[in-house]
Amino acid sequence: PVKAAVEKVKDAATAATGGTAGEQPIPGRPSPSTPTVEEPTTPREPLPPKPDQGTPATVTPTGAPTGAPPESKAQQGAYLTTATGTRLPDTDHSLKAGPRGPVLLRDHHLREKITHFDHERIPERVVHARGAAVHGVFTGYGTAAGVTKAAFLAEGVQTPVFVRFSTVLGSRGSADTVRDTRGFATKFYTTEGIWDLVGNNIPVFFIQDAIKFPDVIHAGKPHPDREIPQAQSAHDTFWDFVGLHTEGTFHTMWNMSDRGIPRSYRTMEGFGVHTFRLENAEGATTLVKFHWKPKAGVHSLTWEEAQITAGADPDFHRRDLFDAIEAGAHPQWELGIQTFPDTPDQMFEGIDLLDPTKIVPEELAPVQPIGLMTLNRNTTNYFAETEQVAFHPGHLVPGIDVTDDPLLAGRLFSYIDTQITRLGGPNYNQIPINRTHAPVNDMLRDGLHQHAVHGGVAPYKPNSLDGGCPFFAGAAQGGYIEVPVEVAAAPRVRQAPATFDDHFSQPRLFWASLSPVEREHLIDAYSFELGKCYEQPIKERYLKVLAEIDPVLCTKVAQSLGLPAPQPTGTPTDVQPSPALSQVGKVWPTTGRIIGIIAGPDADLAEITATRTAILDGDMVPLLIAPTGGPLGDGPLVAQRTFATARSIEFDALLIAGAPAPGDDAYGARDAKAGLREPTDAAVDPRVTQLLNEAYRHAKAIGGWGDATTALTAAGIPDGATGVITGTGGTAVLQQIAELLGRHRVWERFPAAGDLT
Ligand code: HDD
Repeated sequence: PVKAAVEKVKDAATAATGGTAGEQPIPGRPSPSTPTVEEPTTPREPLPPKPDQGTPATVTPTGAPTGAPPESKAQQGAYLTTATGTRLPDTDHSLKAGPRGPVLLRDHHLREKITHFDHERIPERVVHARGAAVHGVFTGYGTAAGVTKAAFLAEGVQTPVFVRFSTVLGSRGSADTVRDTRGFATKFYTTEGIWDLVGNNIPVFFIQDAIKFPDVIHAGKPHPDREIPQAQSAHDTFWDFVGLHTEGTFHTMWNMSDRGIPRSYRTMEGFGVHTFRLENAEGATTLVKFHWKPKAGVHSLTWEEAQITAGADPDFHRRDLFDAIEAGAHPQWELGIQTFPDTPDQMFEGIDLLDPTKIVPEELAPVQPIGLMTLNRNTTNYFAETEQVAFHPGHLVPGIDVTDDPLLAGRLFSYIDTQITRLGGPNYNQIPINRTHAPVNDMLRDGLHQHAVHGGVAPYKPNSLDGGCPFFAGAAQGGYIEVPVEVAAAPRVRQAPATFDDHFSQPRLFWASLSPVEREHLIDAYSFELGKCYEQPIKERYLKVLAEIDPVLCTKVAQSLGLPAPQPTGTPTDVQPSPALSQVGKVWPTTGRIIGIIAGPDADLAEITATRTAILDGDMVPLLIAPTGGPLGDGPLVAQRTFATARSIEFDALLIAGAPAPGDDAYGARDAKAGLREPTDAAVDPRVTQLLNEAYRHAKAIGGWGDATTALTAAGIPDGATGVITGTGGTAVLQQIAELLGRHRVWERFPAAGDLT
């Protein structure tokens, strides 16, 4: 009877559609007389594989070509197939005994599809889970030739790079703008192998020895009982740890400063943190610290902006990076080095170069540029590239060596180990994004997910069966030879050197180097974070730490917590400020800054057009904000943001091209008409008022022409307020706005916090 029923359905289908028996209508539902969509659509020519998509070529140990596997054919062909290439006629229906019958166990396509899906997620990174990555190119200046033989640093040499930015504490789906350290990891695909510079946007670290890494991360991660808070350090376990573990004081202070909430990945500095050892062609060595200097300047959000953004646009940094690259505004950083003589004590001006909780102020050792990185290509597939990229500080090339920094030593173990869990086996370097662009001839064999079909019979050395291959590379053949540094004969101990004991002089130096407004932000951040702790002794203990840094800092935070300010244990030594540490008081380039133009329905479109052109000519980005989407007037201007979607956080400055009154679409207007709320008698759309009010509060430059003052007045912004420019036309106003933008914010607008010196 089942067979008969199926035959009946088939007949009915053929009769109804004139089509094939494969198109079975659902009984009771009328069949379309003509199919609306044709499947498959015209087969699309598959994209050719990218150069780095190929399987690593294998060579015999003697160097002769083997039956190397052909180029990867992943995702080729016009038709949908199984994972093994069998073409499929349907992927929307399970195989059933009749349209309403039970699903059959024999459905191999169903099983393959669901099983693969069940295993789509891999463990997220234990730290730095939330990240965004892009491709780019690095060009050497040749200025490092005196200190390193690394080939990619030679003048004009171009090296592909892949950079992953990240937060540290949050899960993979957490918000971008939380207060946290940012990861800044760069993979250089050099001709001599891969070099990974796995750094952060903060030049120091919480701990001096890698053995403490699980402790600091356990303390920073959400509480183990109820898993809150997400992506935050504002909780008891974090402050408990850093209050008891004062070597973390300096890093904690950077996190509490504006550096903990960057405006954009594009406006962050990057640091290699540790001291590395470079070796030149003559074998001479130099100790260095690596720095990334953003061409767009070093800028941060305000804390309120960061909080609003975490809700309004959790992908803010990721979007900003991708949009900039899409728009052709390719972010750039100069790589620089601070150099120090490689003396046996590895000290410089009294600073222990092996202590990763210390900086060397740039005034003592200037950062010398050695190359330029341009990020110019977004990823094609987030999982394949950003998620599967595996960095490792031990990926080194000739000319760059590590030092005995005990934090770095532990990292050299940790990164390989973590990839084995995360990426499911030891062959993660064969994943396309991790593949070196240099020829590979290793003797690593087998393991899960082995992609190479290795030739030869003797993956061991010495051998005679494969002709003794592969051969060793000496210095002349570009072999990686560790610098033969003397290792001091010393007792085996679990101890740090006495030079690691000073935990407070550099926090003091940092405080001394910040401008009043930056100090105020620091006080606010400590007050917020400690204010979020439940345990009184934790707050009291941390105030003792702050007392060691500065009495004003300690007193202000104590006042906010409603606790007495403790006294320092000794007399603090004098410190020399390092102006390079402050982000305020400098003039930065305005390239890539985003200017919102608020355009009401009656705005002068010709003036907006001229202003937009002037913004673009200045290498800045104009975004038109209008009551609704669609063209303004008869076009060609088109709204890019609407009053419903725009939030002040996105813009570095705002221009008002007309004060828009509340229209039908204004917040509440429809509700008012429907009798759901009181009608608004506002002169200006309340969403514009909020936009301006926030921009003003966050010390952004605001300009306008025409009836802009109506909007400013509605937002409570006094006429002639600092950093508010009104005029008769957009282009004239823009000039002054661009000047203000060079300083990033109208710093004077932050309310004076009293004497913070
Ligand atoms: Fe780490 C990831 C940076 C100390 C163990 N680390 C990771 C990433 C960055 C850093 C940027 C993300 C890489 C990516 O985007 O995939 N880590 C640092 C810096 C440190 C540091 C600048 C100190 C100067 N890290 C550190 C220590 C340990 C680790 C001391 C362990 C002993 N880090 C890891 C890890 C991660 C990692 C668990 C997680 C995912 C990964 O490695 O690939 O192995």
